[in-house]
Amino acid sequence: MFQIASDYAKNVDNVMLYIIGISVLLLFIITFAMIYFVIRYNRKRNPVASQIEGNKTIEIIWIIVPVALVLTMFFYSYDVFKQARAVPPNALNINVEAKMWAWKFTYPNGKVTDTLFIPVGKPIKFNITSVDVNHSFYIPAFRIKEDAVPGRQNYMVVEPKEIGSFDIACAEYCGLNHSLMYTKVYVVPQQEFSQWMNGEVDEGYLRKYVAMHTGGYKDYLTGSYAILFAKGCVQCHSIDERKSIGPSFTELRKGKSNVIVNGKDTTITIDKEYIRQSIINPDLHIVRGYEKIKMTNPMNNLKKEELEYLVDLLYNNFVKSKQ
Ligand SMILES: [Cu+2]
Repeated sequence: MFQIASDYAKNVDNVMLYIIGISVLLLFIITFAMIYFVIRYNRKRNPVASQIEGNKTIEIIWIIVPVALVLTMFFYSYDVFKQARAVPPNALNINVEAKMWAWKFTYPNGKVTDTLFIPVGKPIKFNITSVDVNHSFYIPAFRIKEDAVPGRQNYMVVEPKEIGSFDIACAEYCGLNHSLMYTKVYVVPQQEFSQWMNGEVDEGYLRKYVAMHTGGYKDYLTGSYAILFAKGCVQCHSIDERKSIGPSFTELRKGKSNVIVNGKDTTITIDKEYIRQSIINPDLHIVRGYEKIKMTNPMNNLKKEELEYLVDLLYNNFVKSKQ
């Protein structure tokens, strides 16, 4: 349910479970005691209230036990938190700069990106700051959240243990487009990361690598969507919500498409013919919000029966199912 992309994340979850466990236990004990007292000491059974002056034993118990419990919570979480503050000597330093409303990542060799790329199995030290107002660097899958404050450098250490892509959000209200201040972190193998650092491969390669090797897409490689990969469709059209060079296939679910035909805005109902025409002649309808780009003619590597297979696949899985 929740992504756990580092050992630290698992430890943080355990701390949470520990605290929730104690809280739930106390909730039951207190609720039970209240109900018991209401019944045991009601007016019918005790017409005359008795005055209790004090009881040293239970006073000591109700001071010592909660203090001890809270202290175990404190030291347990402190012990875990230290893991995100200890900087191993081989840590890779990445500077994180927040600004309204985007993230900027600078790598040791001077490379700059707006999407984060990090190698798996290596400790990463994020040096976090802001150029304008307060933001907060939040990666739920790593369970880290650290304020990005102008004129100050905060840090967090992470050791990702899983290849994949995870959300990065801003967790400090920072103005009009705060809710759009999202980006992604791509965790890639060390070798691919070095190749990218050395300029041998580009960002697109890393994104594709992750897509091909992780959950979301893995099943599709052999499933019915395999043809979308085999024919290269997914290089520009994602099969999840992601916006890419072209519209995501999921947009077909809307059943209607706002398109530009010969420079004029119009709305078209999506049917098989629309899908077929969009493959045969991609320039005919340009979905509003997308650039007209030179798409390699898909018919170059599609046989007639493959075209019909694709039309059916897209129609049945996106337009018809709507889910
Ligand atoms: Cu922000």
